[in-house]
Amino acid sequence: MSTTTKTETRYENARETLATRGQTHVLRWWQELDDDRRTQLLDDIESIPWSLLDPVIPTHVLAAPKTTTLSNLAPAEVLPSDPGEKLAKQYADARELGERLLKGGKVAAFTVAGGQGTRLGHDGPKGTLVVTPVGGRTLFHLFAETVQAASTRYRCEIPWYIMTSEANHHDTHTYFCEHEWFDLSPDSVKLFSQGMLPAFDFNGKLLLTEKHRLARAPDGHGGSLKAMIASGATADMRSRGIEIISYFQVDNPLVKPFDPLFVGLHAQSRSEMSTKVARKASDLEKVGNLCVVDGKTCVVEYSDFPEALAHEKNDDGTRRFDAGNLAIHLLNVDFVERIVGSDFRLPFRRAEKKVSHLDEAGQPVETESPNAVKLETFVFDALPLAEETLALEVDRAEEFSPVKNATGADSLESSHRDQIRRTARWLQAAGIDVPKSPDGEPATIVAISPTFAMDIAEIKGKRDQIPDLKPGDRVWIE
Ligand code: UD2
Repeated sequence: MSTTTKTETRYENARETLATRGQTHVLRWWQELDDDRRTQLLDDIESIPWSLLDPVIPTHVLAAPKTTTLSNLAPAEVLPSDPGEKLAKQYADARELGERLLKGGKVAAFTVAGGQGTRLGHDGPKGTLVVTPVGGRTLFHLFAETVQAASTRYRCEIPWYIMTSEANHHDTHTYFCEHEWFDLSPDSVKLFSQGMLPAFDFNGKLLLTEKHRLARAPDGHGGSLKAMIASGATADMRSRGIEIISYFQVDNPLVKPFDPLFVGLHAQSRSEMSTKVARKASDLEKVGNLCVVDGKTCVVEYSDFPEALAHEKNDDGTRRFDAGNLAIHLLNVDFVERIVGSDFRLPFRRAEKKVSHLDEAGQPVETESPNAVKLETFVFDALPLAEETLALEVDRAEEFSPVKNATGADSLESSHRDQIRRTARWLQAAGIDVPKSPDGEPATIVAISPTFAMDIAEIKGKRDQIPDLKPGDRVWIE
């Protein structure tokens, strides 16, 4: 078939698909488009998963979905961060098992980095943001050093999978090439793109950003499950003998992706999907709440969580719903392969966003207020699909300080503070003096590369390599 006939056939098919849904307006400028633009527009149209979207357009696009009544909502069972006497043996065994699995090359790292990072205002993929308070490490560089350090510690090459999206895949790939994969073997760092979904106006109509481009957005981190299968990432994991995927978000420099205790507890309990939680900083903190609904573990996003429940207290005055989702999970490769079948779908969530687009005359329209609906799925909605789950409470100061906003909470400033505090705690616990300011904060700007030490025990073994820390110094220990 000639290229022209092929394009004509594709056009006819696309027109038919669109016509049954009242969406042919997106072909309005077809006659003006050159061949490349026609192909691009057809690619965009053909990428729309109508079988998934048709059922939810009336419920999630034309209307806001009704919040489900969370009648049987109860707090989820969570293993404590401190095992006490009762769990000491179980935790020690789990740590040993976790180390065995890590040494046996059963665990892969997986970063979701396909988000658009609009809140932060950083120009470029979020992973390219310089995140350490000293040492100039970007998020990707820091994670690369963590992967390298863990590979050295466990004497096996740990593969690292990174999910990007159409908007940042090219830049992310170029960034890694330019930095020579941060000394990791390029074969062990796998980048793949997640799916995209079209944006709709409030009347359910597709929007165009250009005469040949639909307005589209990444399909949410829930899209990672399908993308892992579609990209061949899970097949690659299988060929390497990987059984457990250590999932984390690109925004958290304190994350510990290779935690033997978490891996061991996950395996010990035959969990298919596990999650780390921290006690919430306040009743209404903007993190998902780990709960049980009708006997199934799930995360109820803060925006859906009934306020009265968020304020509920136990008899001893502690918060009843206190398990905040840190978006740090372990998933079995088996589990991902099991659930991502042909009829796999996670519930769609509706987000109202500002989307620049073309009006009927082809003129660009910028908007001051939300004018469009984007649909997303969330990875934690896979929790109820797991036969077994496990939740482990961790100390937030040790493992969680994401960079999401330009200022205030969860900003670069708050993350710098938390990174310095954690380093100072580790150094002090290893017997190294860290000068303090009158307000009790570390007076030295100090941080440690994971390749130098990933924990207090490693620092203890290298005390003689650490310089004297003086107030006002900026020290990167590597
Ligand atoms: C997420 C959780 C929240 C809490 C918090 C902890 C959701 C909906 N909420 O909130 O419960 O645990 O994190 O930090 O997840 N991403 C993609 N593709 C996408 C969308 C996002 O890869 O299509 C990545 C993104 O690059 C980032 C992560 O997912 O690494 C989180 O995305 P977010 O910043 O939109 O989630 P947030 O902070 O609202």
